[in-house]
Amino acid sequence: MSEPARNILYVRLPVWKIWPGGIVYVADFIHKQRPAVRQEILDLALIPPRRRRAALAERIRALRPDVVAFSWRNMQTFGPHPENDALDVVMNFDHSPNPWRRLKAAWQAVGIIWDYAAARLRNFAYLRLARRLRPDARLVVGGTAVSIFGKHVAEKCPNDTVVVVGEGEAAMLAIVDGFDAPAGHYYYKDRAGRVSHVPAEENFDLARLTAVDFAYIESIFPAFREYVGPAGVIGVHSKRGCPFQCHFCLYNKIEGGQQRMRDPAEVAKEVDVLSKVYGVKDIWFTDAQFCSTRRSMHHVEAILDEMLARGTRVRWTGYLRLNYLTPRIAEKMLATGLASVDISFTGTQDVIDSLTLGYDLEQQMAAFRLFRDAARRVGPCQGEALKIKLYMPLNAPGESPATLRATAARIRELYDMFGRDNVLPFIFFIGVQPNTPIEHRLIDAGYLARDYDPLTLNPFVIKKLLYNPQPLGRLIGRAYLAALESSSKLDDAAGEYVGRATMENVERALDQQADGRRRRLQVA
Ligand code: B12
Ligand code: SF4
Repeated sequence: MSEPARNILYVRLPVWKIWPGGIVYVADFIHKQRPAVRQEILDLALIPPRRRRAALAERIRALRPDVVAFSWRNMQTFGPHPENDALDVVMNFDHSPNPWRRLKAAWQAVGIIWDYAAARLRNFAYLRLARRLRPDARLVVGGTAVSIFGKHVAEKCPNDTVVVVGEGEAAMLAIVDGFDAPAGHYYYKDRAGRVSHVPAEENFDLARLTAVDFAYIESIFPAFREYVGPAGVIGVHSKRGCPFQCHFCLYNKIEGGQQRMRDPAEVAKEVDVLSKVYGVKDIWFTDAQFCSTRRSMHHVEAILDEMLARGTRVRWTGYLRLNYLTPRIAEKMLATGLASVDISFTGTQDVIDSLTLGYDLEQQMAAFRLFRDAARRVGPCQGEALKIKLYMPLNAPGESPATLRATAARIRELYDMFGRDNVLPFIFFIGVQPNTPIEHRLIDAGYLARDYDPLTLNPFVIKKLLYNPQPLGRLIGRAYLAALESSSKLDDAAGEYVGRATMENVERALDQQADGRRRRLQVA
């Protein structure tokens, strides 16, 4: 197809229900640039699995789209944290003292890996179905999963498919215009099945991303109302890119290393419309980091000023860094509805530096005190106290009994500042991701084979990708399993939060280890 497109069907491939921000931004942009193009969004996440194929076939037959554009969000879904079943399975398999539990975990692992493999195969089957029903249409696949595993997707997708890596606006516009002058970073599998790769920097000018026209989106997205309303959490993008180089992270590769920002007034307008017109109460700023550099902190302040000026009332969060927090900005964050501080946290400068996280621990603790003081002045957000969610890369390279104890002590300082119930230490291990410094480090150390496959179905390799090595691995694993017995994975009033209980168990186990060592020395 080199004719300009007249109609596009966007297909959001299945995930656990979550606002499909990526295709909404792309479709809104295409509409603003080429208003004559007809678009529709089909969200397979909201359709029961057995009906998905039929629903896709039905929309393709009805619309006869020139372009079928798939959005693929998650491919590697094993989360190294308690909200993901995979962590419990790995912990039980590796560390449970109970053989029956280890056996059960092995069986559960087979189920999880089966689901994981089947989801991937089904997605490729949806692509093949689209090709069969529309042999001459242009197929496109984009989304974060593709941004990480683009080559794999390109090899497995049908012929004549464009696989867009990273941001989609410029690439999609070029495709809509006939793909005679392609743009963006992409793989192309031609009609003969040959794959070519055209790399490019992420350089889309985000000033072009004006506030989403939600009335238009509603008109092309039949499931729109299932996301908005008081129960919905909507992702809003305020910038792209991250200049930091944290060892475990590839967000800077997905979005590029240079921070590019949207117009603060447009971001605030988007939030305001979501709140006032569609009744949305919760916003997640889906930036790699909402505030990390001095420049981004100024940008955030400008967004908050706009929200205050409009009297927008939402609860919001996002991944935060507090390097440049000031008392004034802390106050504005709380006044605009900051519900939780979601932040990477470890209690020693040594581990921070070993992971090149690029911040100073004392400065981070000082920023927490700014929040505590600001919260006293501003009061709770819509009746609820500020939550502190600590994403802790436990047992990362450089971790030792001393650093674990230091982390536990720092967490206690946070309990004192915010109230124990408001601090949620999130038991998070490093998930090894392709082309990150930590992956290279672990390959060099012989922990991973040089030719390992990041999309492997081998359970023993998958297990290694949730990085929790010995000697501390067992101690942390057992502390976590014991915590699970008596605590809750949810932040609810019903029980102690699993992360708090785990950290206590970790400290207790370290004390026992130290006592044992002392006794052995005395005997010797
Ligand atoms: C914010 C975020 C979250 C938040 C989401 C909050 C919310 N309510 O939206 C939270 C914390 C809840 C979360 C959870 C999870 N996440 Co997350 N998340 C992100 C993050 C940082 C941003 C995603 C985002 O919304 N971006 C903003 C939107 C606008 O951009 P986008 O979707 O990427 O779309 C752009 C392009 O991808 C492209 N595009 C998208 N679709 C299409 C389609 C076409 C045709 C084209 C041309 C282009 C295109 O164009 C868009 C605009 O430029 C990314 C990392 C990153 N930096 O991207 C990880 C990321 C998407 N998450 C990931 C994962 C794995 C998860 C979890 C499965 C983790 C877990 N095991 O629990 C869960 C799953 C949640 C779910 N229901 O599916 C992975 C997915 C890839 C993979 N490894 O498989 C990522 C990439 C992080 C990573 N570590 O690798 N996540
Ligand atoms: S962890 Fe955050 S600050 Fe570090 S590279 Fe990733 S997105 Fe950037």
